[in-house]
Amino acid sequence: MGTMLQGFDLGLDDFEGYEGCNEVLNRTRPDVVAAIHRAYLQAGADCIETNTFGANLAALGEYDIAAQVGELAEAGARIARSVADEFSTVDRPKFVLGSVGPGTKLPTLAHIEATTIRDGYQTQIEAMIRGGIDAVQIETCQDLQQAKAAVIAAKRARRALGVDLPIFVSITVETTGSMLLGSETGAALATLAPLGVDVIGLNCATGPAEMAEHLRYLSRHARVGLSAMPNAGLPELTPDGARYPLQPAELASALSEYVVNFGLSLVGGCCGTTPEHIRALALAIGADRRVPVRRTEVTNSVASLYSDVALKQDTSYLAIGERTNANGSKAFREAMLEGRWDDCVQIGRDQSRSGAHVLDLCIDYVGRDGVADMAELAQRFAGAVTLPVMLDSTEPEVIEAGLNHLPGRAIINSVNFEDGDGPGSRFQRVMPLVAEHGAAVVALTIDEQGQARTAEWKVQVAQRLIDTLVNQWGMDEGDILVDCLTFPIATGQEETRRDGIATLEAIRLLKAAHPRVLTTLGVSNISFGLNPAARVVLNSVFLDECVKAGLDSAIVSVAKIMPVDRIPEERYRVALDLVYDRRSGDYDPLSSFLELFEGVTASSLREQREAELVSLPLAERLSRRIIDGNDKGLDADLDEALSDKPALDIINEDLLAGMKTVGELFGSGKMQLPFVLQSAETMKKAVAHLEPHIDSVDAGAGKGTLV
Ligand code: THG
Repeated sequence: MGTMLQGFDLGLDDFEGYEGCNEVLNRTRPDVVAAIHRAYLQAGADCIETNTFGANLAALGEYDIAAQVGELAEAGARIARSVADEFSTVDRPKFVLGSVGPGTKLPTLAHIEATTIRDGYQTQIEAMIRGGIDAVQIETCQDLQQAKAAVIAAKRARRALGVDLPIFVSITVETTGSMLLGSETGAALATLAPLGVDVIGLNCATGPAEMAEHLRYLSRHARVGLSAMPNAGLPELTPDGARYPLQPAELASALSEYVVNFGLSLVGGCCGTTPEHIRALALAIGADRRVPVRRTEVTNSVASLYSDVALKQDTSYLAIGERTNANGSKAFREAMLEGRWDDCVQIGRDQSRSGAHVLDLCIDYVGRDGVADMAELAQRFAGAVTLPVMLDSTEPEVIEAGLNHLPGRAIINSVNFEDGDGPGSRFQRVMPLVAEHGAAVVALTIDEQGQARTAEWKVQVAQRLIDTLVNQWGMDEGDILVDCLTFPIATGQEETRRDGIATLEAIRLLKAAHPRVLTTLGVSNISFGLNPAARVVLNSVFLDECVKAGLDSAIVSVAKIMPVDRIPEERYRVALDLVYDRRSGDYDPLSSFLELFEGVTASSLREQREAELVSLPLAERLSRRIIDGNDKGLDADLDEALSDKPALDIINEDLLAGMKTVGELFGSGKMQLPFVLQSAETMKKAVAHLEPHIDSVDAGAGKGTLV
């Protein structure tokens, strides 16, 4: 459209003085706009796009004519509709796509509120529907938050007017390989597909060549239809402005190849593509327009602005960082209360560095304005933290504030049946938000009778939650995380002793009945009341048992989860007895556990491990040091080993044996990244210490050839 308009000799009068505001032409020069549509239809296009790319709040706002969004959008739709109807035949209907461009303000960069542009898009889309469009084409998306706002607006417009028409969304991936704000294609897919769009694709920024890898990704992972509208190549700057180098035959051959290889449903052109390009394209893809069948691997994922994270991790549980919680962390709470927002963000980033996959964000605190706190923090987390967010709040308004400031796909924590699921219930207030934003959801096993304590009760509530979420709310099982609830088991009260067992059993039963439904737990609850060193051990042991029972994700302080292989044997055994309530005779694991940790601090835990280490034979000790990431006394051990064998053998036999175990523990999800990094650091130190003792080898027999 833009390229073609430049070919007409239009004066400032045609633009009513709003230089460059193409949408005004829908009112002043419908003849010019219609001529452009006609040229493309004559060239063989099946679909034309309305001249409404900038008919939105922000773009028209630049000219102070934001109030004309509806009028200009509707006029644009009417022009396209009438020209399309001229060309439509029964065999070959012609379609009008209502173009929705992003506008000039990006919500993720806090230029404007997402809800404000959302409402503006809704005005635009409703007007276009009245004007006769067949589908909504949301295009040139650079900011996922903006794209989400536009898709939500389209859904709202459909509902408001009681019509059903498809929603297409098209992102713009720069030559850098990501969207303007850094989003990977995977993040865009994970965010946009669950909103219920019908087609997802790429347009603008580059020619077809640069789009290939992104289209390949979508073709493998997207369940919905795919589209591509590249520019006519990368623009070359000439004295007369931008020149698009790709010739019609070149564009046509690339796109027709992609139709076959990537199973595209809709192809066309963006900047620099002329009717000649479309003519060549229509010829190249031929008359037989069956869309090739794709074999896709669809993953249930969540996303930050930057990247997507699968809810089901291959080798480990999905670790959800618990520290960004005003109730669960004193440091976070104080930072929030004092308005030290950067410190709040830093706690999130620290969780990320510790190996969390997702952050649980909870700002609920009595006496605070939760909506304002959540808006502030979600907006900051969106840009500054690369992990997806789990919004943890009992207040629907707080959850909504989070959703309206997060660009990716969030998890909502949580819904339950505490006050049933009838009108006015919390369930009924939260679920519309989950549905509108396409979020994943945590469902707690709580019903009108309270928190489910026995395995049977937990499973029965879980079943009811799943049925309701799937049948009444259209949720995919793979986007539901059931929380079977963790209770403190070390309170000494008889009735809490078997709570851990009930939770484990419920997870096992639930996973057997619904393998695709995911499970989660706030693991740290199990150890409330114990001292910090004891909590680390009990949390780690309980989590390990839960994962063995089938737990898919856990809300934890990631840095404080120990691989069970690093817990001293006796403590591990007693913790396990405590979890399984293995009392016998005069043995009570609870009192033994308390005794074991009396006066024990996190550092004395390390000392005990140290003592165990000393008793091992040298070679084993070296391996163990690598596994434990323990370099205290490492040099002395290495020197002792050197008196016995060459440095290279120490590395290859003893140290690498340790690294191999680390690799296995990591691969099976038993050791988290921060521990692996400690091990790697220790390995580095060991090698550095041994290096002077390694004979330098003849350069000719050196490193070989790298291919
Ligand atoms: N299920 C779901 N969501 C949840 C929970 C759950 N969200 C909140 C909570 N439970 C999980 N998060 C935490 C966070 C911190 C602690 C426990 C659970 C915790 N904090 C230390 C304490 O209270 O002693 C505070 C330490 C500090 O101040 O630094 O233990 O079960 N779906």
